[in-house]
Amino acid sequence: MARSSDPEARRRKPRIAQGAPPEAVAPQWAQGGETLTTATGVPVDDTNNSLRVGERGPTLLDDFHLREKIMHFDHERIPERVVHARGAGAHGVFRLTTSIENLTCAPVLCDTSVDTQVFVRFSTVAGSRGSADTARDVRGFAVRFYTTQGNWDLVGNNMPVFFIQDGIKFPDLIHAAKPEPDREIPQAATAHDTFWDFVSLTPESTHMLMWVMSDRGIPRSLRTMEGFGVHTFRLVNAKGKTTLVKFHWKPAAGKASLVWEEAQKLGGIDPDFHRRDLWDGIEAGVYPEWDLGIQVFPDNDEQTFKGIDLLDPTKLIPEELAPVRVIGRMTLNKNPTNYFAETEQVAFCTAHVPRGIDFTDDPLLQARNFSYLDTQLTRLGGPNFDQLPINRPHSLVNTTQRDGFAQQTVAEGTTAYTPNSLGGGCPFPAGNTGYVYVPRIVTGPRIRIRAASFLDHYSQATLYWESMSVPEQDHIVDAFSFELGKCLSEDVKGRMLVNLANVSADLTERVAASLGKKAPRGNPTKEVDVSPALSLLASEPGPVVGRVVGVYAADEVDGAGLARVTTSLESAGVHVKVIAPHGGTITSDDGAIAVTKSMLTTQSVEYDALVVAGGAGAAYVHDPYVAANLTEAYRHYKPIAAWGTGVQVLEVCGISTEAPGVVTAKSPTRVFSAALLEAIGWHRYWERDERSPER
Ligand code: HDE
Repeated sequence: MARSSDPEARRRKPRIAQGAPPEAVAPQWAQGGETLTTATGVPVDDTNNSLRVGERGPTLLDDFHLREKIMHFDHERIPERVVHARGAGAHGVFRLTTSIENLTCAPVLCDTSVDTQVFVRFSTVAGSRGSADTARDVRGFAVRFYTTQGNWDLVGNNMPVFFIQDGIKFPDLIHAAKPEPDREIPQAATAHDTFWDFVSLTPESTHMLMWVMSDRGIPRSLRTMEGFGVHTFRLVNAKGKTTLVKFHWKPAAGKASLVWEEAQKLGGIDPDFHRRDLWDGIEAGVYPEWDLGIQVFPDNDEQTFKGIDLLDPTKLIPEELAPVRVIGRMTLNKNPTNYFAETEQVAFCTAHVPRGIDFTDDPLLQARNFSYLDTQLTRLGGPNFDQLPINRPHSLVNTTQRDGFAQQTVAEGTTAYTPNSLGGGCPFPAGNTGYVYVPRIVTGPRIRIRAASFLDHYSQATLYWESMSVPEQDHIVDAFSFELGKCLSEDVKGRMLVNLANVSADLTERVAASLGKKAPRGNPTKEVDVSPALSLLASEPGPVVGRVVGVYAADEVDGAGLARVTTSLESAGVHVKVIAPHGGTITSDDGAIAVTKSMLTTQSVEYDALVVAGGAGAAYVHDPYVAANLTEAYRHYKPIAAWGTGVQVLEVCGISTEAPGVVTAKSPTRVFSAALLEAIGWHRYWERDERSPER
């Protein structure tokens, strides 16, 4: 807009068009209409042939459309995140069900009548953008709440603790975990020397290693993961009273994980397994949901709870000591429109907090508050990344910041400074209604030192180990044996065993035996009180929503029976996929049935349960491919079902119809479907493993 010579107009309050939600301000050049144009809006006659001399002559520099098209393509990539590069995102809504205004003045946690829009990005940590979803790793669980008081980013993980206690160690941790720098191997895997070298010399990582080596490191689905804010945060209420809290996300779909062999195979068969599951679930209207919960602790001088240091991010507070109070529910109900614009360009920052939510002195959190802002300068190319559609707050933005690379705002007025008189004094600081830091007295010498209360590195690793069920302990032994077994350095393996010896003698002996080494002796904490909440093992059938069942069917399948089973499963939120020898349709007594996948294009690891349909069963009796998939699903402890002639297929494969989790019937009655649903609710039948006789 031209600068006005009218002094009154120049005194107007500056207006910045950033407050509206993304849809309202989507630029018109973002692909609309029917005519192809250049970036400057010139309609293009032909985008398939470059301008050249004659039919077969040289290309001309005159071709500005060619030059612009290629120039833009050459610069399509931006640096991927240094960690958490591989991610999947979704939009949704957060509904507060219980106000905690006694604890905080943050409206998002006080006003139950307001629905808050959210954007969530799940991620793995170590792999590059193109790596496989099912790698053994921690998962990022980053939630942005677009609150009325500005963005609140709760940038958490699917594990409640972390590898290190001080942010200054983060570059060391990540350099050790990433592919080794000379040959850039391995991709998205910690099973190599440099990682185990670092952690074996960093005993504070031991508790987190127990989590990553457990089933938590290979979730079944993003929707079956718990989420944790990890750090302790400080809430402030309207009267200035403070309380310490830890944030938790509890999955409505229950907690479930893969088995390691399955995760490895999926890395090849479907590297997008988690991303696809999230996308498909939302498209099908089977929305992933989580309850937001808080653990509440008094803000005492020590900032400890029952002797546990609340500032130490390698420690958790067992839920049995401080129950998680559910205060709201998050529903993910919309897939991104454009991966790059939303999931890639979203810039979370732990320092994005609305009033009522403050930080603690956790040294990891303090370093993060610097890092997340800083990293965006390189990743998103300058200081205006907050103006990208996915990053724009849905509340009013009114800053005196101006200019910089990729400035989107056409700011009016002349007074980008305070105090001013020419702009009527605007914008004014908000005073007490703005973000007010809790006044706290902080004293002490300037030193580099680790607090004495941070020095117990093993007792909670022991707590975790002792809280696991028998199959979960087996999996932890297997994971350590696999990862250390891949290391080349005998010193590294030996040193790691010395650390594990301080967690559990049993664990150490079993891992040592697998490595062919002698188990060292340590000094594990005796008599820990176990925390059942840490175990994933179900004590009753859990939710089945979002699970996927593959049904082997072929021409002449019992179509009416298949329709009945499908209806029962789908009405419980289960996705049913028909697998047949060929694509297209198969014949049945009930008409043609659409095939979801041909046998060639899918494998057992993509399903939570496999079923062999009646009628068509006979077609499969001697099919080695089907046999391989059924026996693999059995070996992965999954429910298996069959009716009618389908039962013969199981028998030929050597799968006992008496075995746990095997559901059979002459015909697909309601009882059959109910038994199948219950079996899916159990998720795995660990008692099939001879090492784990008890569930
Ligand atoms: Fe991060 N982390 N982190 N981190 N982190 C990033 O920020 C960092 C830590 C987490 O989906 C980066 O925008 C430091 C703990 C998630 O976009 C970077 C330290 C936890 C995501 C960064 C930590 C996390 C990140 C990379 C030690 C769990 C993905 C790009 C002080 C509570 C967010 C970016 C997304 C991303 C730094 C430790 C979770 C470099 C320095 C602990 C979920 O800024």
